Amino acid sequence: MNTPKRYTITAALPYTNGPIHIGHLAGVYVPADIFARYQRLQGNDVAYISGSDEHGVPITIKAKKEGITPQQVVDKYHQIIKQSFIDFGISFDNYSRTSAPIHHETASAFFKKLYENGKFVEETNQQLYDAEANQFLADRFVIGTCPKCGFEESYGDQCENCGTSHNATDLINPKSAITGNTPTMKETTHWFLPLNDYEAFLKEWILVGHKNDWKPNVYGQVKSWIDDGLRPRAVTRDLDWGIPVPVKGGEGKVLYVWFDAPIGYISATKEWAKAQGKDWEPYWKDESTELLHFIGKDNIVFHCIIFPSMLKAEGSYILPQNVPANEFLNLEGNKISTSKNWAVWLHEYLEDFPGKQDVLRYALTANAPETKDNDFTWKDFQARNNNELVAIFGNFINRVVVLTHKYYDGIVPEPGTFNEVDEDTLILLKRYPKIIGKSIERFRFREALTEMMNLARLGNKYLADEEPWKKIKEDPDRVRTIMFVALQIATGLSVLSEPFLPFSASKLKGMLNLNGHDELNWNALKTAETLIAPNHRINEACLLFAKIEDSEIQIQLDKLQASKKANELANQKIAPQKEIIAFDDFSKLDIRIGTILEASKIAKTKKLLKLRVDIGEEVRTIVSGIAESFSPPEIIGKQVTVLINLAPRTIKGVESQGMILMVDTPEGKLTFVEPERPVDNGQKIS
Ligand code: B3M
Ligand code: ZN
Repeated sequence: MNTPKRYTITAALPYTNGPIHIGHLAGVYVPADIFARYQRLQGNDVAYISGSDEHGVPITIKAKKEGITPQQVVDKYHQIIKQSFIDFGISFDNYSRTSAPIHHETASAFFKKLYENGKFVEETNQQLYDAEANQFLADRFVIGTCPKCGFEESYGDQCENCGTSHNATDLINPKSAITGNTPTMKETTHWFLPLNDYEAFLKEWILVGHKNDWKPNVYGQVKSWIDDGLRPRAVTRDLDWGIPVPVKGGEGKVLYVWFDAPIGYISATKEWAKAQGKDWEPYWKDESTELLHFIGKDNIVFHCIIFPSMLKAEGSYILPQNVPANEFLNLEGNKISTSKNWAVWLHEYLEDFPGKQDVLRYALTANAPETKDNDFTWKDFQARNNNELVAIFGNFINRVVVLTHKYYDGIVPEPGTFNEVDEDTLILLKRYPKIIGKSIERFRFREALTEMMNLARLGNKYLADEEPWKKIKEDPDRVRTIMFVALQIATGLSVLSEPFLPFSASKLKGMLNLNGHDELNWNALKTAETLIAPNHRINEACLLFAKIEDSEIQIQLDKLQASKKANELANQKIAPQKEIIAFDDFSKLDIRIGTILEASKIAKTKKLLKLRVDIGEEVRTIVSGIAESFSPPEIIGKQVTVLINLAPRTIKGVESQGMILMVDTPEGKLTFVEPERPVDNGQKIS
């Protein structure tokens, strides 16, 4: 038995300004969860930590937009995000939040210690200021051209295009995100962490020490920043939302969100340890602990340069052993975007695919953006489910469980002598924990998942080759051996699939009646001769995975199509004004209120309805192109606006004696212009 190793596994704290989507899961939380579950199954001591990042400008901006307080924003989304993580089986030991008192205390004390030990440089200089909003412009409050890559919408602290982190005053052509004004300059005092003083340490620690074990994308980014030369970074801000600066002169200022947020990992560990009656310190201060930060690529600079420099400055903490950052996940060929609603929101996914959390976990892992940006498509999601989870994994398990009931009333049979195929199969089974584990330890989760499925493939092939259903009559002894071997593979899968498919693994354990058999852990699988013993009774088969139909996928594609349309309409420039007309021209139009009395579709057309409209003195027949927006019964009795002196026109054989005025909506549908309250038919509009 190996001595257990201690792991502190952190997953980036999501900003609490909106719900989370598949990009979050794929980039950070699923890979970190696979890793944490795997280490627990190995018998290691794991603290898997995350929480809501509740400070920073994104929260303030959202609050301003919605006309509520920042506290209301974070209270709302903290609950939603936390629930999504629970729903998708993200097995945090603690999911905390940075508004928690323990975090305020921890971050404050951290700052104070650095301050007292002279680790900051205090500087008074000119910062960007929006006089109209009465506000200094830092971070996401200011947008301008990135001095490094020329991207025109870089934020004050970081460019989302090239990932460079900079000071707001570096931006070319800055504009206030609040008013759109060009900022003025105003004097203010801040505390800076002189990153340039940590260059030598960072070079030695990362560029020399982690050249070979960090992912090339992470190492490459870090190297280029260090090569460019590091500069002091302000760690305080003139804002009113955040953790107050706890030293003299700090009144009215708060800690920079990227100073407090990573300390959130430490606070969350403390909170958890306290609740468990444990000591938190070994998780952050014992050299034998492996500290790992799971993040997306836009967070690399903060986790590889700034936070380690803070930890180094503090002096009593360990440094991360690795920072396995992922690239980005796109959706159907486009960048995931909250503002454009181009996303698959986790809470919405669950409404459409209840109980199918593992399918999403599977598809996201199979397609994880580990080495380059990757694309999620609904067709791929469907294929992964139908051709892999259903056809391979589910099919194998179903055959094993159903046949065990059919032949032996659910009792695991006693095997006879193993032939060469049986022995080879059992030897292969014993190798899988190591094969899969190696890939997980190297943060190659796609590869690990493929290997886990290869074991299911092995089981499928074994049954297909051995054909117990053909031998049951003439050679029942042989079938007992075959089913015994197949049951060993199914049991192996119930453990080895757990990090990837926790809900299905637990169902499978239930079917095999192995709940509570804690001896069945990852390492036991490497050596144990028997995983599920003869005479053990298993339970009835239940469905692990079900086929996903084209129609279910079409609904998702339609949803995205609707987002696309709405965006196009929203982006459409408001139509330019037509040329000026004289009042006489306007007064030629005779526009009245009328009521629709009858409506029917015009045969062989998609868009046209034939209407009978009461316009006061008479009832007119009008042909209107509104059939795609309304069905005839729903508009009977509606009051509408009618241009009644338009020259009659025959359309599809029907004479149209006027025109109904309509409005285009952003969803691409039409809507009527109707009086606010019922009026007499024939009432004039002027
Ligand atoms: N909240 C950024 C993000 O959500 C930030 C991560 C903090 S990790 C300490 O991308
Ligand atoms: Zn840039």
